[in-house]
Amino acid sequence: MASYKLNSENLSKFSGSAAIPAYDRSDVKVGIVHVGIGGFHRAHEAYYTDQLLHKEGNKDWGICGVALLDFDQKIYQTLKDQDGLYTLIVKELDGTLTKTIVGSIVEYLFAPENPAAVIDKMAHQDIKIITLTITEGGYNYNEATKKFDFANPLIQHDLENPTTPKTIFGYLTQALKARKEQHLKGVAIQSCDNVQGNGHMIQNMLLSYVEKAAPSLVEWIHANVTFPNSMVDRITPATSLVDISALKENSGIDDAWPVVCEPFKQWVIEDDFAAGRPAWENVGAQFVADVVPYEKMKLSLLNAGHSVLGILGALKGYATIDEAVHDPAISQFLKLYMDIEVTPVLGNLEGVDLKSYKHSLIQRFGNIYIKDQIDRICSETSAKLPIFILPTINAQLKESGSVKLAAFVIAAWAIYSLGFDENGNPLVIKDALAEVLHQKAIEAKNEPKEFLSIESVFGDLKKSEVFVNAYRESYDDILKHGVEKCVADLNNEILNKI
Ligand code: CS2
Repeated sequence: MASYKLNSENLSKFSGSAAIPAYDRSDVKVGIVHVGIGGFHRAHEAYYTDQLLHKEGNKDWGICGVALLDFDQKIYQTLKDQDGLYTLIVKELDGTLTKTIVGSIVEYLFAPENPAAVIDKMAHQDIKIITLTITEGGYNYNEATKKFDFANPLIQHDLENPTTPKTIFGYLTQALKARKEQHLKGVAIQSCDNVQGNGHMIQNMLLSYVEKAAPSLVEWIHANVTFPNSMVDRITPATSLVDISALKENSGIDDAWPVVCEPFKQWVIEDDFAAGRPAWENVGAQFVADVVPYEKMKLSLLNAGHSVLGILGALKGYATIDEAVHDPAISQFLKLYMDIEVTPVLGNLEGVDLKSYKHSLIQRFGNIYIKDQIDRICSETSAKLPIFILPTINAQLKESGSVKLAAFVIAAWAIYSLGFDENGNPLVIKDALAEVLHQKAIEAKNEPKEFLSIESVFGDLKKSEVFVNAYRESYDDILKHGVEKCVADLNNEILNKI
């Protein structure tokens, strides 16, 4: 079919193939600056905000999307070429595709090209909320010291060049300084990353930086800035070339970077916004007093579940999460991990039907149309495991509970980090710590414990004899017999005990 470039001018041409903004985008005011305009933001906050613009007359909450890193130039350029428009393709469980052209991103900035414009925007009086998806690693938190990592060269750069920063900490500091100087009222800084207590995390990390970079700002931040915690959820795989060409051929929408995602979405937010907020609850978000239990549940079941499937699946040579979860032994392993090691340490989750939550996760992972890449799941594992799995291990160790399954996953990760799957095919390891992981994985062949000595990932886990023994046993077993047999044996051993 004939196709047209996605942009404002052509928008009405797509009304037969996708839902299009029914509101006039030209008078949407920007009230939110969002940093990190990757797939997840566009499947989640930007979509909720678009739905709200449809529903309500209130046009104060458009989004200015900021691409922070050099690497983000392509998405910035794409949004610029498409007037901020993009297609969200929801892949339903029965294979149906539901398409929406999302219009809530009405401005976009590329920070490396124009840092001052980003600082000015964040400091503008109309901006009431600065939201972030900067990834787990973006918080610059060191698991070993439990502190902000001042040794990071980019942080050193920002301290020395405050007006041309590179990190979120440098940007926020300059913007807040300007807000203070202009006597502007407060602003909320809201993390939308998979980090436990994500609001507390950005607050603590930012304050650590500000104490050094601009100490006189600390008090003003305490008085004027809020940091609501939030739990975010929607599985959003990387967009494939097939998604792009199918959209063009079947729907006539020539979109250089659509986003694909699952139908499920969830956003649980603490209602703590210094300068007001959109009524996101009118489009399905939940506002609660304490988001911590929801976050804990999601991070230690969904995200950890992903890592379990990703690491074991990668070693077996699977490419996607649905392949891994449809492997009966691996999915049995995951269910046991969730029931035996995670559930007992989740604490009180009043009102949550945990059994059906876990069941729904297996279903969501199994959506065969999503084709979520194991590559994506295993990327940056060194920043993910301290958040997704380590708290479960530490809590279990404290209660003298089971850590066998978690230890198995860590042992599998050590072997994964050698860079080959069990069929001898190379694994591409995308991780800020890739070199260290690889080096430690090699050393682990002589002494498995070496892998656990990466303190920025594992903290002092290597000091736990119980954990190290379970890990070492699994490590030797996997190398000797392979994942398939070991997973099956471990499942049987555990099932026989319960
Ligand atoms: C994934 C998440 O990055 C990961 O390892 O677990 O991106 C996950 O898909 C989202 O958090 C789902 O909400």
